[in-house]
Amino acid sequence: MAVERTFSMIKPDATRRNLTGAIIKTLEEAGLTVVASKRVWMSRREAEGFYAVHKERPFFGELVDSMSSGPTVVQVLQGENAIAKNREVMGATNPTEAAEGTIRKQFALSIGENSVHGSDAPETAAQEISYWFSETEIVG
Ligand code: RTP
Ligand code: MG
Repeated sequence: MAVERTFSMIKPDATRRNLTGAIIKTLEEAGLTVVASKRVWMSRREAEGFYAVHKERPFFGELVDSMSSGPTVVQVLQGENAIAKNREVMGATNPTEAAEGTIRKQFALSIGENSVHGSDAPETAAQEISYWFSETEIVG
């Protein structure tokens, strides 16, 4: 297994409820290391750009509203198999389908306000990391 990096976000529904620490604890306990982190209040334009792949989807407006409604913690996670491991610890998109112990099972409010984001493949991880971070901000 290779050491990988993935992009992760703690979404506004979670920062608003002071769940940043609890979510990072769950990620760290799964063997992921936070190698870059910052708190941002993204603009609508930044949210639209980040989620451009979803722009034709019916939930796009709601997603942009929610992601620009408060602070988000954007971070880079590193570890063995980090992309798949992060997706596993996040749980299913819809919290009613998320497995016991996953972040979304524990904390998500709904399919839209589901507390975390994680890249789904190496290409999207690289693209999403570079959307928010320069190489010098990542300290492995
Ligand atoms: P993510 O990209 O955020 O890690 O989550 P994901 O792969 O599990 O979900 P994806 O299908 O990529 O959707 C991106 C985000 O859009 C919101 N969403 N809302 N109302 C809805 O039906 C709906 N479907 C998706 C969620 O916030 C989801 O994480
Ligand atoms: Mg996705």
